[in-house]
Amino acid sequence: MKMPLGEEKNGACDRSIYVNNPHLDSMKDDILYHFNLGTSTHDLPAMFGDVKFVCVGGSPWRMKSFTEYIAKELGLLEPNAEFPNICEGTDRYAMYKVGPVLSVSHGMGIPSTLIKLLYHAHCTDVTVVRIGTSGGIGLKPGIVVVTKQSVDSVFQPRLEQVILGKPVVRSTELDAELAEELLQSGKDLAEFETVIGNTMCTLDFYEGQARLDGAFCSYSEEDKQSYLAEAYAAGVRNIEMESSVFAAMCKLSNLRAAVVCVTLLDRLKGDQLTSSHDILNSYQQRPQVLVGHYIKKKLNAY
Ligand code: R2B
Ligand code: URA
Repeated sequence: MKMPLGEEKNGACDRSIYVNNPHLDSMKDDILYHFNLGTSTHDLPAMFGDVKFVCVGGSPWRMKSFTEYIAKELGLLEPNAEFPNICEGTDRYAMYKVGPVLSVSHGMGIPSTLIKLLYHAHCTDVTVVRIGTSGGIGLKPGIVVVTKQSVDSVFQPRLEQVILGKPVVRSTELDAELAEELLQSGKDLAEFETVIGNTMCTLDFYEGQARLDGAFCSYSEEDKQSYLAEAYAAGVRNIEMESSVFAAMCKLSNLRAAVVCVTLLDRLKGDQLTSSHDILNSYQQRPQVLVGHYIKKKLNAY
C-alpha cells in the first residue's frame, strides 16, 4: 500500500506493508542491490509472498542456525536439507527461508531494503523480530530482554534522522502486545530468565555506551556509573545498536515488530566481553529459542 506523499503516520488497522515513496511508481524495475534480488529478475511474490515472520539479527551464522532450528521446531526439516543463502552473490546480507519464516542477517545497521522486499512480494500480516545481543544494565549475563521501548541516549523513544540536511524525528514505538506475548513465551519455556525493559540504542559501541575501553574516553568510572544509573532509573535494561532504526522503520511500514536481545555482560561490572566463545554462543541461542517457541505457538493457533 502506498501512503500519500508527506504522510508518515501509520494509524492503519489493516496488515499490509506500507512504503512511502511516490518515485517507486515510476520505476520499471526495482533492483534490491544489497540482496542481489530485483523485481524484474526475480518473482518476489512467488519467492516471499507467504512470509509471515521475519527474524533479523547481526550475524550470518546466527541467522542460518536460526533457520535450521526453526525448521526442526516446525517439522519442516527434510533429511539432508540444505538452506541456501538466497542472497548468494553478495556478501552484504545472508537470507534464508523455511516455510513462512524468513531469516536475514543485517550486520551492523538495518536494511530498509527488507521492507521493499516484503512490499514487492505483497506480504501481509507480517511480524518482524530482531534477535540480537546486547550489554545488560544490572542484569546477569545471559538474561534475555524483550524491549518495551527502544530509547535514544537521553532515554527518549525516538530516532533522529537527517534527511536532506534536516533532522526528522521518528517514533520508535514497538508493538506492546507482541512484547508481552514474547515475554510470556520466555516464561513458558523457563529455560533462562526473560525480562521486559527499555533498550538503549547507540551509534557507537564504546563512548556511545559509556565504555572505558575505547580508543577515546574523556570521562571517569564514576561518570560512567552515574550515566548507567540514570539509564537504569529510566527503565533501560540493555544497550545495543540497531533497535531504534529497526523500530522506526517497522512502525512507518505498518509492520508488527519486537526486539529480543540477550545480554552478554553486565555493564555495571565491566566493559570487556570476557566470557568464552562457547558461553557467548550459547547465550546467543536464547533469543532464537524464545522466538522459535513463539512462532510455533502462533502457527499452531492458526
Ligand atoms: C549488538 O552487538 C553488536 C555490537 O557488538 C551490535 O550490532 C549490537 O546491536
Ligand atoms: N552489543 C552491544 O551493542 N553492546 C554490548 O555491550 C554487547 C553487545
